[in-house]
Amino acid sequence: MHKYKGSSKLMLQPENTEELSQILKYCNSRCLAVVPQGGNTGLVGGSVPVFDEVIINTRRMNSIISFDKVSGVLVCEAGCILENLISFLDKQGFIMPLDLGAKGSCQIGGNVSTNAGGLRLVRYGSLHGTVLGLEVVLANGDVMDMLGTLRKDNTGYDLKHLFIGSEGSLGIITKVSILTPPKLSSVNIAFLACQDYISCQKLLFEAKRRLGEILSAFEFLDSRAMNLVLNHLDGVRNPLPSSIYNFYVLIETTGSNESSDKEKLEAFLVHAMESGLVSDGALAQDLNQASSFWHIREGIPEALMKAGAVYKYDLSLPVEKMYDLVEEMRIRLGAEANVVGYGHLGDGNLHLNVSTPQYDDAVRFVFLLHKSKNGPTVLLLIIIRTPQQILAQIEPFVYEWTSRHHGSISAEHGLGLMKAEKIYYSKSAGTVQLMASIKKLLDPSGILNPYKVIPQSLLS
Ligand code: FAD
Ligand code: S2G
Ligand code: ZN
Repeated sequence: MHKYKGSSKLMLQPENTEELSQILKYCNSRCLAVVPQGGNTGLVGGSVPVFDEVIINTRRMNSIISFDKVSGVLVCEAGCILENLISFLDKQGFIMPLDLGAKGSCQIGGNVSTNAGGLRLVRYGSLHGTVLGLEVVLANGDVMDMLGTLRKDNTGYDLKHLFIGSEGSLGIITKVSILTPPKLSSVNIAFLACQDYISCQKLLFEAKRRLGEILSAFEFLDSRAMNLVLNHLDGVRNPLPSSIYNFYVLIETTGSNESSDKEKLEAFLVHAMESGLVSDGALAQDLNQASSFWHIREGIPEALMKAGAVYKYDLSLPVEKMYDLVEEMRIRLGAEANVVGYGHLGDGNLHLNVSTPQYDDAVRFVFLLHKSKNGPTVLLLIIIRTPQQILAQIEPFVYEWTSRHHGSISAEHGLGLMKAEKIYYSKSAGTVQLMASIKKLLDPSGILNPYKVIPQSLLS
Protein backbone atom coordinates (compact mmCIF):
# COMPACT_ATOMS: atom_id res chain seq x y z
CA MET A 1 0.00 0.00 0.00
CA HIS A 2 1.75 3.15 -1.08
CA LYS A 3 1.86 5.77 1.63
CA TYR A 4 1.03 9.03 -0.13
CA LYS A 5 2.63 12.32 0.80
CA GLY A 6 1.89 15.74 -0.66
CA SER A 7 3.84 18.97 -0.46
CA SER A 8 1.73 20.95 1.97
CA LYS A 9 3.42 23.92 3.55
CA LEU A 10 0.72 24.51 6.11
CA MET A 11 -1.22 22.47 8.63
CA LEU A 12 -3.81 24.30 10.72
CA GLN A 13 -5.27 22.91 13.91
CA PRO A 14 -8.31 24.97 14.82
CA GLU A 15 -9.48 24.85 18.43
CA ASN A 16 -13.18 25.14 17.71
CA THR A 17 -15.91 25.37 15.10
CA GLU A 18 -15.67 29.16 14.85
CA GLU A 19 -11.95 29.05 14.05
CA LEU A 20 -12.48 26.31 11.51
CA SER A 21 -15.30 28.30 9.92
CA GLN A 22 -13.03 31.36 9.57
CA ILE A 23 -10.31 29.23 8.00
CA LEU A 24 -12.68 27.78 5.41
CA LYS A 25 -14.21 31.18 4.68
CA TYR A 26 -10.69 32.54 4.00
CA CYS A 27 -9.58 29.53 1.93
CA ASN A 28 -12.81 29.53 -0.06
CA SER A 29 -12.54 33.25 -0.86
CA ARG A 30 -9.04 32.62 -2.22
CA CYS A 31 -9.72 29.23 -3.79
CA LEU A 32 -7.15 27.59 -1.54
CA ALA A 33 -7.66 23.80 -1.53
CA VAL A 34 -7.81 22.06 1.85
CA VAL A 35 -7.51 18.51 3.15
CA PRO A 36 -9.53 17.74 6.28
CA GLN A 37 -7.54 15.40 8.50
CA GLY A 38 -8.40 13.44 11.62
CA GLY A 39 -6.17 10.65 12.91
CA ASN A 40 -4.62 10.04 9.46
CA THR A 41 -5.27 6.29 9.71
CA GLY A 42 -7.29 6.16 6.48
CA LEU A 43 -6.16 3.52 3.99
CA VAL A 44 -7.07 5.10 0.66
CA GLY A 45 -5.05 8.33 0.77
CA GLY A 46 -8.07 10.48 1.65
CA SER A 47 -6.41 12.46 4.42
CA VAL A 48 -3.16 13.16 2.59
CA PRO A 49 -2.66 16.20 0.35
CA VAL A 50 -2.04 15.53 -3.32
CA PHE A 51 -0.18 18.79 -3.92
CA ASP A 52 0.10 21.79 -1.61
CA GLU A 53 -3.39 21.78 -0.11
CA VAL A 54 -3.77 23.32 3.34
CA ILE A 55 -4.19 20.56 5.92
CA ILE A 56 -6.92 21.23 8.48
CA ASN A 57 -6.47 18.80 11.33
CA THR A 58 -9.21 18.48 13.97
CA ARG A 59 -7.08 16.97 16.75
CA ARG A 60 -7.43 19.99 19.04
CA MET A 61 -11.24 19.89 18.76
CA ASN A 62 -11.46 17.01 21.19
CA SER A 63 -13.94 17.79 23.92
CA ILE A 64 -16.94 15.79 25.04
CA ILE A 65 -19.91 18.16 25.01
CA SER A 66 -22.60 16.10 26.68
CA PHE A 67 -23.60 12.56 27.55
CA ASP A 68 -27.16 11.56 28.43
CA LYS A 69 -27.10 8.46 30.63
CA VAL A 70 -30.78 7.77 30.02
CA SER A 71 -30.75 7.77 26.21
CA GLY A 72 -27.04 6.92 25.75
CA VAL A 73 -26.62 9.88 23.39
CA LEU A 74 -23.07 11.25 23.31
CA VAL A 75 -22.32 14.64 21.78
CA CYS A 76 -18.63 15.36 21.19
CA GLU A 77 -16.25 17.24 18.96
CA ALA A 78 -14.93 15.59 15.81
CA GLY A 79 -11.35 15.40 17.03
CA CYS A 80 -12.10 13.00 19.89
CA ILE A 81 -9.97 9.89 19.50
CA LEU A 82 -12.12 6.75 19.31
CA GLU A 83 -10.23 4.99 22.11
CA ASN A 84 -10.76 7.98 24.43
CA LEU A 85 -14.48 7.86 23.77
CA ILE A 86 -14.46 4.10 24.43
CA SER A 87 -12.78 4.69 27.82
CA PHE A 88 -15.05 7.62 28.70
CA LEU A 89 -18.15 5.55 27.97
CA ASP A 90 -16.83 2.49 29.78
CA LYS A 91 -16.90 4.49 33.02
CA GLN A 92 -20.50 5.46 32.26
CA GLY A 93 -21.51 1.83 31.56
CA PHE A 94 -21.80 2.31 27.82
CA ILE A 95 -19.80 1.35 24.70
CA MET A 96 -19.14 2.92 21.32
CA PRO A 97 -21.18 1.24 18.55
CA LEU A 98 -17.98 0.87 16.50
CA ASP A 99 -14.56 -0.56 17.23
CA LEU A 100 -11.60 -0.82 14.87
CA GLY A 101 -7.95 -1.65 15.02
CA ALA A 102 -7.00 2.02 14.54
CA LYS A 103 -8.95 3.13 17.65
CA GLY A 104 -5.83 4.49 19.32
CA SER A 105 -5.39 7.20 16.66
CA CYS A 106 -8.52 7.57 14.57
CA GLN A 107 -10.94 10.33 15.44
CA ILE A 108 -14.74 10.14 15.50
CA GLY A 109 -14.89 12.85 12.80
CA GLY A 110 -12.77 10.67 10.54
CA ASN A 111 -14.81 7.61 11.45
CA VAL A 112 -18.03 9.38 10.44
CA SER A 113 -16.43 10.87 7.37
CA THR A 114 -15.35 7.45 6.14
CA ASN A 115 -18.49 5.73 7.46
CA ALA A 116 -16.10 3.32 9.16
CA GLY A 117 -17.39 -0.22 9.64
CA GLY A 118 -15.16 -2.14 12.00
CA LEU A 119 -15.55 -5.13 14.25
CA ARG A 120 -19.02 -4.57 15.70
CA LEU A 121 -21.08 -3.60 12.68
CA VAL A 122 -22.78 -7.00 12.56
CA ARG A 123 -24.43 -6.10 15.90
CA TYR A 124 -24.75 -2.34 16.05
CA GLY A 125 -25.10 -1.50 12.35
CA SER A 126 -23.47 1.29 10.39
CA LEU A 127 -22.87 4.88 11.45
CA HIS A 128 -25.77 5.85 9.20
CA GLY A 129 -27.91 4.27 11.90
CA THR A 130 -26.10 5.27 15.08
CA VAL A 131 -25.11 8.87 14.19
CA LEU A 132 -28.08 11.02 15.21
CA GLY A 133 -26.71 14.41 14.27
CA LEU A 134 -23.73 16.36 12.95
CA GLU A 135 -22.39 19.88 12.99
CA VAL A 136 -20.66 20.50 9.67
CA VAL A 137 -18.79 23.52 8.29
CA LEU A 138 -19.34 23.99 4.56
CA ALA A 139 -16.70 25.13 2.09
CA ASN A 140 -17.82 28.77 2.41
CA GLY A 141 -17.51 28.66 6.19
CA ASP A 142 -21.24 28.34 6.89
CA VAL A 143 -21.87 26.26 10.02
CA MET A 144 -24.65 23.69 9.51
CA ASP A 145 -26.18 22.79 12.86
CA MET A 146 -27.71 19.33 12.25
CA LEU A 147 -26.67 18.20 15.73
CA GLY A 148 -29.93 16.48 16.63
CA THR A 149 -30.06 13.96 19.46
CA LEU A 150 -33.38 12.36 18.56
CA ARG A 151 -33.78 8.80 17.29
CA LYS A 152 -36.70 9.84 15.12
CA ASP A 153 -36.98 13.13 13.27
CA ASN A 154 -38.82 13.10 9.97
CA THR A 155 -38.90 16.84 9.30
CA GLY A 156 -37.52 17.25 5.80
CA TYR A 157 -34.48 15.70 4.12
CA ASP A 158 -32.07 14.00 6.57
CA LEU A 159 -29.03 15.86 5.23
CA LYS A 160 -26.50 14.54 7.78
CA HIS A 161 -26.39 11.33 5.73
CA LEU A 162 -24.78 13.24 2.88
CA PHE A 163 -21.75 13.90 5.06
CA ILE A 164 -21.46 10.40 6.56
CA GLY A 165 -18.96 8.69 4.25
CA SER A 166 -18.24 11.85 2.19
CA GLU A 167 -14.54 11.68 3.10
CA GLY A 168 -14.10 15.41 3.62
CA SER A 169 -15.31 16.31 0.13
CA LEU A 170 -18.62 17.99 1.07
CA GLY A 171 -17.86 19.68 4.38
CA ILE A 172 -15.81 19.36 7.58
CA ILE A 173 -17.51 17.58 10.47
CA THR A 174 -16.94 19.48 13.69
CA LYS A 175 -19.35 17.81 16.12
CA VAL A 176 -21.01 14.38 16.29
CA SER A 177 -24.08 13.18 18.16
CA ILE A 178 -24.09 9.39 18.39
CA LEU A 179 -26.27 6.77 20.05
CA THR A 180 -24.16 4.54 22.29
CA PRO A 181 -25.35 1.10 23.44
CA PRO A 182 -25.23 0.11 27.13
CA LYS A 183 -22.25 -1.98 28.17
CA LEU A 184 -23.56 -5.51 28.82
CA SER A 185 -22.12 -7.76 31.47
CA SER A 186 -21.55 -10.97 29.58
CA VAL A 187 -19.05 -11.01 26.73
CA ASN A 188 -17.77 -14.33 25.39
CA ILE A 189 -15.24 -14.99 22.65
CA ALA A 190 -14.65 -18.21 20.76
CA PHE A 191 -11.69 -18.83 18.44
CA LEU A 192 -12.57 -21.66 16.06
CA ALA A 193 -10.85 -23.59 13.27
CA CYS A 194 -12.56 -24.67 10.05
CA GLN A 195 -11.19 -26.94 7.34
CA ASP A 196 -12.70 -25.00 4.45
CA TYR A 197 -14.41 -21.75 3.57
CA ILE A 198 -17.86 -23.29 3.07
CA SER A 199 -17.75 -24.31 6.74
CA CYS A 200 -17.06 -20.69 7.75
CA GLN A 201 -20.00 -19.61 5.67
CA LYS A 202 -22.31 -22.26 7.15
CA LEU A 203 -21.07 -21.35 10.63
CA LEU A 204 -22.17 -17.76 10.03
CA PHE A 205 -25.59 -19.00 8.93
CA GLU A 206 -25.89 -21.10 12.11
CA ALA A 207 -24.51 -18.35 14.38
CA LYS A 208 -27.11 -15.88 13.19
CA ARG A 209 -29.83 -18.38 14.07
CA ARG A 210 -28.52 -20.09 17.18
CA LEU A 211 -26.82 -17.10 18.81
CA GLY A 212 -29.22 -14.56 17.38
CA GLU A 213 -29.42 -11.34 19.38
CA ILE A 214 -26.24 -11.98 21.42
CA LEU A 215 -23.95 -12.30 18.37
CA SER A 216 -21.74 -9.19 18.39
CA ALA A 217 -18.84 -10.03 16.04
CA PHE A 218 -18.10 -12.64 13.37
CA GLU A 219 -14.60 -12.30 11.87
CA PHE A 220 -12.59 -14.75 9.74
CA LEU A 221 -8.98 -15.17 8.62
CA ASP A 222 -7.25 -17.75 6.48
CA SER A 223 -4.13 -19.73 7.36
CA ARG A 224 -1.86 -17.30 5.50
CA ALA A 225 -3.13 -14.45 7.63
CA MET A 226 -2.54 -16.57 10.74
CA ASN A 227 0.99 -17.44 9.62
CA LEU A 228 1.79 -13.76 8.96
CA VAL A 229 0.64 -12.82 12.46
CA LEU A 230 2.58 -15.68 14.08
CA ASN A 231 5.72 -14.83 12.07
CA HIS A 232 5.68 -11.04 12.38
CA LEU A 233 4.06 -10.13 15.70
CA ASP A 234 5.79 -10.73 19.02
CA GLY A 235 4.03 -12.55 21.77
CA VAL A 236 1.25 -13.99 19.65
CA ARG A 237 0.46 -17.64 20.23
CA ASN A 238 -1.82 -19.84 18.13
CA PRO A 239 -4.68 -20.79 20.49
CA LEU A 240 -5.21 -23.97 18.42
CA PRO A 241 -1.61 -25.16 18.03
CA SER A 242 -2.32 -28.78 17.10
CA SER A 243 -2.12 -27.83 13.45
CA ILE A 244 -2.43 -24.93 11.06
CA TYR A 245 -6.01 -25.04 9.91
CA ASN A 246 -7.14 -23.51 6.64
CA PHE A 247 -9.50 -21.02 8.26
CA TYR A 248 -10.14 -19.42 11.63
CA VAL A 249 -13.29 -17.73 12.86
CA LEU A 250 -13.57 -15.37 15.82
CA ILE A 251 -17.07 -15.19 17.28
CA GLU A 252 -18.02 -12.75 20.02
CA THR A 253 -21.30 -12.75 21.91
CA THR A 254 -22.48 -9.88 24.09
CA GLY A 255 -25.49 -10.29 26.35
CA SER A 256 -26.85 -9.59 29.81
CA ASN A 257 -27.00 -13.06 31.34
CA GLU A 258 -23.61 -14.74 31.84
CA SER A 259 -24.89 -18.27 32.51
CA SER A 260 -27.48 -18.46 29.74
CA ASP A 261 -25.22 -16.68 27.20
CA LYS A 262 -22.38 -19.10 27.95
CA GLU A 263 -24.78 -22.03 27.75
CA LYS A 264 -26.08 -20.79 24.40
CA LEU A 265 -22.56 -20.39 23.00
CA GLU A 266 -21.43 -23.77 24.31
CA ALA A 267 -24.49 -25.47 22.80
CA PHE A 268 -23.72 -23.74 19.50
CA LEU A 269 -20.08 -24.91 19.63
CA VAL A 270 -21.10 -28.52 20.40
CA HIS A 271 -23.48 -28.44 17.43
CA ALA A 272 -20.77 -26.93 15.21
CA MET A 273 -18.24 -29.60 16.23
CA GLU A 274 -20.72 -32.46 15.88
CA SER A 275 -21.81 -31.27 12.45
CA GLY A 276 -18.16 -31.03 11.37
CA LEU A 277 -18.31 -27.31 10.68
CA VAL A 278 -15.61 -26.71 13.28
CA SER A 279 -12.45 -28.87 13.59
CA ASP A 280 -11.13 -27.30 16.78
CA GLY A 281 -11.95 -24.39 19.03
CA ALA A 282 -11.23 -22.48 22.22
CA LEU A 283 -13.57 -20.43 24.40
CA ALA A 284 -11.81 -17.55 26.17
CA GLN A 285 -11.66 -18.28 29.89
CA ASP A 286 -10.74 -14.74 30.94
CA LEU A 287 -10.20 -11.21 29.64
CA ASN A 288 -6.56 -11.92 28.87
CA GLN A 289 -7.37 -14.83 26.63
CA ALA A 290 -10.19 -12.87 25.00
CA SER A 291 -7.84 -10.01 24.11
CA SER A 292 -5.23 -12.49 22.86
CA PHE A 293 -7.84 -13.83 20.42
CA TRP A 294 -8.68 -10.28 19.27
CA HIS A 295 -4.97 -9.45 19.03
CA ILE A 296 -4.59 -12.12 16.32
CA ARG A 297 -7.42 -10.65 14.23
CA GLU A 298 -6.55 -6.99 14.80
CA GLY A 299 -2.86 -7.65 14.30
CA ILE A 300 -3.17 -8.74 10.67
CA PRO A 301 -2.74 -5.24 9.15
CA GLU A 302 0.42 -4.70 11.21
CA ALA A 303 1.78 -8.13 10.26
CA LEU A 304 1.12 -7.34 6.59
CA MET A 305 3.03 -4.06 6.85
CA LYS A 306 5.97 -5.84 8.48
CA ALA A 307 5.98 -8.52 5.79
CA GLY A 308 6.82 -6.00 3.05
CA ALA A 309 4.76 -4.27 0.38
CA VAL A 310 1.01 -4.82 0.40
CA TYR A 311 -1.80 -4.19 -2.08
CA LYS A 312 -5.06 -3.76 -0.15
CA TYR A 313 -8.58 -4.43 -1.39
CA ASP A 314 -11.55 -3.84 0.92
CA LEU A 315 -14.49 -5.53 -0.82
CA SER A 316 -18.13 -6.26 -0.14
CA LEU A 317 -19.09 -9.51 -1.84
CA PRO A 318 -21.80 -12.15 -1.62
CA VAL A 319 -20.61 -14.36 1.29
CA GLU A 320 -20.90 -17.56 -0.73
CA LYS A 321 -18.61 -16.17 -3.46
CA MET A 322 -16.17 -14.20 -1.34
CA TYR A 323 -13.29 -16.61 -1.03
CA ASP A 324 -13.38 -17.65 -4.71
CA LEU A 325 -11.69 -14.32 -5.44
CA VAL A 326 -8.81 -15.08 -3.07
CA GLU A 327 -8.29 -18.45 -4.75
CA GLU A 328 -8.49 -16.98 -8.26
CA MET A 329 -5.99 -14.28 -7.26
CA ARG A 330 -3.62 -16.98 -5.99
CA ILE A 331 -3.80 -18.72 -9.35
CA ARG A 332 -3.09 -15.45 -11.15
CA LEU A 333 -0.10 -14.50 -9.00
CA GLY A 334 1.37 -17.91 -8.28
CA ALA A 335 4.48 -17.83 -6.15
CA GLU A 336 5.13 -14.13 -6.88
CA ALA A 337 3.00 -12.94 -4.00
CA ASN A 338 1.30 -14.03 -0.82
CA VAL A 339 -2.47 -13.56 -1.21
CA VAL A 340 -4.21 -13.22 2.16
CA GLY A 341 -7.94 -13.22 2.91
CA TYR A 342 -9.60 -12.08 6.13
CA GLY A 343 -12.28 -9.66 7.31
CA HIS A 344 -15.71 -9.03 8.66
CA LEU A 345 -17.47 -12.13 7.36
CA GLY A 346 -20.58 -11.14 9.31
CA ASP A 347 -20.91 -8.06 7.07
CA GLY A 348 -19.87 -9.76 3.80
CA ASN A 349 -16.65 -7.71 3.90
CA LEU A 350 -13.45 -9.29 2.59
CA HIS A 351 -10.02 -7.72 3.13
CA LEU A 352 -8.02 -9.15 0.23
CA ASN A 353 -4.37 -8.26 0.72
CA VAL A 354 -1.55 -9.13 -1.69
CA SER A 355 1.80 -9.12 0.04
CA THR A 356 5.13 -8.97 -1.83
CA PRO A 357 8.67 -8.59 -0.44
CA GLN A 358 8.96 -5.02 -1.70
CA TYR A 359 7.75 -2.50 -4.28
CA ASP A 360 10.16 -2.38 -7.13
CA ASP A 361 9.45 -0.48 -10.32
CA ALA A 362 12.53 -1.70 -12.17
CA VAL A 363 12.01 -4.66 -14.41
CA ARG A 364 14.36 -7.45 -13.38
CA PHE A 365 16.24 -9.45 -15.97
CA VAL A 366 18.36 -12.38 -14.92
CA PHE A 367 20.88 -13.86 -17.38
CA LEU A 368 21.87 -17.42 -16.81
CA LEU A 369 24.52 -19.42 -18.65
CA HIS A 370 23.14 -22.87 -19.19
CA LYS A 371 25.57 -25.63 -20.19
CA SER A 372 23.50 -28.54 -21.49
CA LYS A 373 25.16 -31.95 -21.23
CA ASN A 374 26.10 -32.51 -24.85
CA GLY A 375 25.02 -29.27 -26.43
CA PRO A 376 26.28 -25.71 -26.53
CA THR A 377 26.28 -23.31 -23.64
CA VAL A 378 23.22 -21.14 -23.99
CA LEU A 379 22.45 -17.83 -22.47
CA LEU A 380 19.07 -17.85 -20.74
CA LEU A 381 17.27 -14.57 -20.28
CA ILE A 382 14.77 -14.75 -17.42
CA ILE A 383 12.40 -11.85 -16.85
CA ILE A 384 11.16 -11.62 -13.27
CA ARG A 385 7.72 -10.13 -13.01
CA THR A 386 8.10 -7.03 -10.86
CA PRO A 387 5.52 -5.62 -8.46
CA GLN A 388 4.30 -3.19 -11.13
CA GLN A 389 3.58 -6.18 -13.28
CA ILE A 390 2.13 -7.80 -10.19
CA LEU A 391 -0.18 -4.80 -9.91
CA ALA A 392 -1.14 -5.35 -13.53
CA GLN A 393 -2.04 -8.92 -12.57
CA ILE A 394 -4.29 -7.64 -9.80
CA GLU A 395 -5.98 -4.59 -11.36
CA PRO A 396 -8.37 -4.23 -13.08
CA PHE A 397 -9.08 -7.95 -12.55
CA VAL A 398 -10.06 -7.55 -8.87
CA TYR A 399 -12.40 -4.66 -9.66
CA GLU A 400 -13.97 -6.37 -12.67
CA TRP A 401 -14.48 -9.55 -10.66
CA THR A 402 -16.10 -7.60 -7.82
CA SER A 403 -18.33 -5.69 -10.20
CA ARG A 404 -19.36 -8.91 -12.00
CA HIS A 405 -20.43 -10.35 -8.67
CA HIS A 406 -22.37 -7.17 -7.80
CA GLY A 407 -20.04 -6.35 -4.94
CA SER A 408 -18.52 -3.05 -3.81
CA ILE A 409 -14.90 -2.12 -4.51
CA SER A 410 -14.84 -0.34 -1.16
CA ALA A 411 -16.84 -1.84 1.70
CA GLU A 412 -15.73 0.41 4.54
CA HIS A 413 -12.43 2.23 3.80
CA GLY A 414 -13.86 4.66 1.26
CA LEU A 415 -12.43 5.69 -2.12
CA GLY A 416 -10.08 8.53 -1.13
CA LEU A 417 -7.43 9.26 -3.75
CA MET A 418 -6.55 5.65 -4.52
CA LYS A 419 -9.93 4.50 -5.74
CA ALA A 420 -11.71 7.68 -6.87
CA GLU A 421 -11.31 6.75 -10.53
CA LYS A 422 -12.55 3.20 -9.81
CA ILE A 423 -15.98 4.34 -8.59
CA TYR A 424 -17.74 3.18 -11.77
CA TYR A 425 -17.04 -0.46 -10.89
CA SER A 426 -19.63 -0.04 -8.16
CA LYS A 427 -21.78 2.98 -9.09
CA SER A 428 -23.66 3.84 -12.28
CA ALA A 429 -22.59 6.84 -14.38
CA GLY A 430 -25.84 8.59 -13.54
CA THR A 431 -25.31 8.11 -9.81
CA VAL A 432 -21.74 9.42 -10.02
CA GLN A 433 -22.96 12.41 -12.06
CA LEU A 434 -25.52 13.21 -9.33
CA MET A 435 -22.74 12.97 -6.71
CA ALA A 436 -20.73 15.46 -8.78
CA SER A 437 -23.74 17.83 -8.94
CA ILE A 438 -24.13 17.69 -5.16
CA LYS A 439 -20.38 18.26 -4.74
CA LYS A 440 -20.53 21.31 -7.04
CA LEU A 441 -23.54 22.66 -5.19
CA LEU A 442 -21.87 22.40 -1.76
CA ASP A 443 -18.31 23.21 -2.85
CA PRO A 444 -18.54 25.30 -6.04
CA SER A 445 -14.85 26.26 -5.93
CA GLY A 446 -13.82 22.65 -5.40
CA ILE A 447 -11.57 23.43 -2.43
CA LEU A 448 -12.61 20.47 -0.24
CA ASN A 449 -10.29 17.48 -0.64
CA PRO A 450 -9.82 17.74 -4.43
CA TYR A 451 -9.02 14.52 -6.41
CA LYS A 452 -10.74 12.40 -3.75
CA VAL A 453 -13.87 10.21 -3.87
CA ILE A 454 -15.20 11.16 -7.33
CA PRO A 455 -13.28 11.54 -10.62
CA GLN A 456 -11.86 15.07 -10.80
CA SER A 457 -12.77 15.17 -14.50
CA LEU A 458 -16.44 15.53 -13.50
CA LEU A 459 -15.68 18.62 -11.42
CA SER A 460 -13.49 20.74 -13.64
P1 FAD B 1 -8.27 10.29 8.49
O1 FAD B 1 -7.48 9.14 7.99
O2 FAD B 1 -7.56 11.45 9.06
O3 FAD B 1 -9.23 10.81 7.30
C1 FAD B 1 -10.02 9.87 6.59
C2 FAD B 1 -10.91 10.64 5.62
O4 FAD B 1 -11.85 11.43 6.33
C3 FAD B 1 -10.14 11.62 4.73
O5 FAD B 1 -10.75 11.70 3.47
C4 FAD B 1 -10.28 12.95 5.46
O6 FAD B 1 -10.22 14.04 4.58
C5 FAD B 1 -11.65 12.82 6.07
N1 FAD B 1 -11.83 13.50 7.37
C6 FAD B 1 -11.14 13.28 8.51
N2 FAD B 1 -11.65 14.03 9.51
C7 FAD B 1 -12.71 14.72 8.97
C8 FAD B 1 -13.67 15.66 9.48
N3 FAD B 1 -13.65 16.03 10.75
N4 FAD B 1 -14.60 16.14 8.63
C9 FAD B 1 -14.63 15.76 7.32
N5 FAD B 1 -13.75 14.89 6.78
C10 FAD B 1 -12.82 14.37 7.61
N6 FAD B 1 -11.59 1.24 8.71
C11 FAD B 1 -12.79 0.59 8.82
O7 FAD B 1 -13.78 1.07 8.30
N7 FAD B 1 -12.90 -0.60 9.51
C12 FAD B 1 -11.84 -1.18 10.13
O8 FAD B 1 -11.97 -2.25 10.72
C13 FAD B 1 -10.58 -0.51 10.07
N8 FAD B 1 -9.51 -1.04 10.69
C14 FAD B 1 -8.31 -0.38 10.59
C15 FAD B 1 -7.20 -0.94 11.24
C16 FAD B 1 -5.97 -0.31 11.15
C17 FAD B 1 -4.80 -0.90 11.87
C18 FAD B 1 -5.83 0.88 10.38
C19 FAD B 1 -4.50 1.58 10.28
C20 FAD B 1 -6.92 1.45 9.76
C21 FAD B 1 -8.16 0.81 9.83
N9 FAD B 1 -9.30 1.35 9.21
C22 FAD B 1 -10.51 0.70 9.31
C23 FAD B 1 -9.19 2.58 8.38
C24 FAD B 1 -9.30 3.92 9.16
O9 FAD B 1 -8.91 3.72 10.49
C25 FAD B 1 -10.71 4.46 9.11
O10 FAD B 1 -11.00 4.84 7.80
C26 FAD B 1 -10.93 5.64 10.07
O11 FAD B 1 -12.31 5.92 10.12
C27 FAD B 1 -10.20 6.91 9.67
O12 FAD B 1 -10.29 7.84 10.74
P2 FAD B 1 -9.19 9.00 10.87
O13 FAD B 1 -9.61 9.92 11.97
O14 FAD B 1 -7.84 8.41 10.94
O15 FAD B 1 -9.38 9.77 9.51
C1 S2G C 1 -9.43 -4.59 9.28
C2 S2G C 1 -7.85 -2.90 8.50
C3 S2G C 1 -7.05 -2.46 7.41
C4 S2G C 1 -6.60 -3.55 6.48
O1 S2G C 1 -8.46 -5.14 9.81
O2 S2G C 1 -10.60 -4.81 9.53
O3 S2G C 1 -10.21 -2.75 7.95
O4 S2G C 1 -7.27 -3.79 5.51
C5 S2G C 1 -9.14 -3.62 8.17
O5 S2G C 1 -5.57 -4.13 6.76
ZN1 ZN D 1 -11.99 -3.87 8.29
